[in-house]
Amino acid sequence: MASALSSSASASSAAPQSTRNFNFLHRLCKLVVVLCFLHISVTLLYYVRSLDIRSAFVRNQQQRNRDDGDPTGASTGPGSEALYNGTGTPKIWKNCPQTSPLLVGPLRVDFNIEVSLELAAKQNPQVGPGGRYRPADCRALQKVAVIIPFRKREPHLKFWLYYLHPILRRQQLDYGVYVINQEGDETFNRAKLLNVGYAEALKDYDYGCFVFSDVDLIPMDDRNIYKCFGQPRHLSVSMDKFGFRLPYNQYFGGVSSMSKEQYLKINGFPNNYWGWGGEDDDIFNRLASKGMSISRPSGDVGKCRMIRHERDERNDPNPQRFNRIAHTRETMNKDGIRSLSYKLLSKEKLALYTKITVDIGKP
Ligand code: UDH
Ligand code: NGS
Repeated sequence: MASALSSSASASSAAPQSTRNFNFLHRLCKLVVVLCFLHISVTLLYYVRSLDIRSAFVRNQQQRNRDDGDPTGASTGPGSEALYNGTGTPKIWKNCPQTSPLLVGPLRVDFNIEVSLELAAKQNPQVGPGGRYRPADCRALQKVAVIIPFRKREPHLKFWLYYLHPILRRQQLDYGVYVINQEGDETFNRAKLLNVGYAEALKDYDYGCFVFSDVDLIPMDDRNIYKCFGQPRHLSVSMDKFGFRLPYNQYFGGVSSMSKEQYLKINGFPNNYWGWGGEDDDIFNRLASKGMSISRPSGDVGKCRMIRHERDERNDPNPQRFNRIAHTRETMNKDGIRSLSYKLLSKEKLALYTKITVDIGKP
């Protein structure tokens, strides 16, 4: 009887032990479930809050673009940007972002649609006299002078101003447009006009970056930023006339950009290429001889259209060009921005650009 009692007692003391173990495990599981639930709730809460912030940011951007008067989201109309005349200090409180939130990507460029200077001026009321602009609500990352060699290409200039101002504004640059007009009927000299543009723009403002653009080239994507990079930049990398590809690897014609430092390192551009061809190859040789390489946007972003035209008068192919580009290294230190001479005839601050008329002499 006693042994029966003791065995039943030991059985009853074994049962509570396993129950206790079970209870303990049960509570542990409950705790783990509660902790998981808490963790998921906190994660969800943060996710929902971040969604809120993102949509507020998008709403804010869309509002800003609507304020700028452009239904596509591009800033082409009147808005918060101040008319900038190159003087005074606007209330700028932060740097513009590395990538402008105003960019829209691929653009429609159509030369069959008539444009006029009046229309371009009306659509860019934020651009000040002389073609000066800077963003009103942030400090632009670069001060850019856009320089265009020019003679008797008024119809092309209209298109250029009509298309480029909205693009440059969306790129949030602090920029000025300089059209360097060669006076007279002597042979055309593109590179010398570009040197004049560099020198004259610097008399106006403390530009640190120079974009050199033919008047007949229009970018088809506003992500092709008209600014300077760590290396000299070639911007017109896929032109329609070349089937949207580079004609050759060393090609540096059309549109390019250089910082002041990069430009000075190569003594600017040659002054003695009269007539068509070779001056862009000479510039390439100068850069290569100073150990610089060419930076380029992708073929997609670098797409651009050229306005079709006939060969200009007084700009026939230069027969000396091949000989000259074969000797760039020997000539570049003597011939360039340091030896530039010209006669300034007039400087007009027009509605969308500064027109600089010069006598650059003859061959
Ligand atoms: N330019 C002028 N006026 C001229 C010559 C050239 O403004 O009389 C400027 C203009 O900015 C032009 C740039 O210099 O875009 C380069 O001129 P270019 O003649 O070297 O190059 P473009 O591509 O013409 O304009 C090349 C010859 C085209 C022959 C076409 C035959 N169908
Ligand atoms: C090369 C020229 C470049 C010119 C390029 C494209 O042959 O100056 O063609 O010309 N170099 C020489 O002649 C040495 S284009 O088709 O745009 O007229 O930029």
